[in-house]
Amino acid sequence: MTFSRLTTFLLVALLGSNAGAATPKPWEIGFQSAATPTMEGLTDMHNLLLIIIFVVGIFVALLLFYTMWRFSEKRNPTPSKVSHNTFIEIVWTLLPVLVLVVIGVPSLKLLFFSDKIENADLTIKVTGRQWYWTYEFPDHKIEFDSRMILDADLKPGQLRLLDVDNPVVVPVGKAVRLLLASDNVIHSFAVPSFGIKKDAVPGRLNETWFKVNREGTYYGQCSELCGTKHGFMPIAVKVVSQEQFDDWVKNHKS
Ligand SMILES: [Cu+2]
Repeated sequence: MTFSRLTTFLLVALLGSNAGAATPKPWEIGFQSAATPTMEGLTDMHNLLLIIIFVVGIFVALLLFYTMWRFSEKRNPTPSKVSHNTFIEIVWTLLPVLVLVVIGVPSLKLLFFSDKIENADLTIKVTGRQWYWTYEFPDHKIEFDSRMILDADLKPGQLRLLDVDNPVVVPVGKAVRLLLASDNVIHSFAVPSFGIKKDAVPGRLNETWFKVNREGTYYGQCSELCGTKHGFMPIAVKVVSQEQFDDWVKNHKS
């Protein structure tokens, strides 16, 4: 276990994580609060790993210090000539395998869960461009570009580098399939509180999905170095009730 991980663990225990926050605030630590089942799974996975790595780290450190003390030249002047011990070799092979199985089983389950969805309620195609996103709702015949609001045009309450002119709107509690493509270079569509980060690659279609439990605005950013304005193509997702979504669809139909 690294020192920074240990510090994170202790600080989260002392201060709590930034649960409930849509955006970062000073002195917060840990993940953004989970808004989808995928992110809940990722947070649980992270916590499980933190405990395992903590226990393994402490165990190895104690063993190391005990060995240094007990078998120092002073306390153990004539060293043992034993070079093999079948029992202990089986133990130190099986124990790590067991730890890896404990990590691997929930990890793979989560990987398959977050990968694709069979029956989505809504499909959105997202295309990464230099340097903004285009959203298409093929079922609703809607297509629009979404660009970051420049510092000079920010209205009170809008977030610098995160708010956009046309946020993507989705209904709450519905499974949304995302199809990701790119126009030019590789981008990456990432929304931390949804637990999604998927590359948008020219010439291929990637897929992921999310289902948001509660209404609100969620933010993400392009997470693949894609050019000079890589840091200026944020993602804003407004999660609203089904009625509000239907209204939005009506207003956007061309
Ligand atoms: Cu990009």
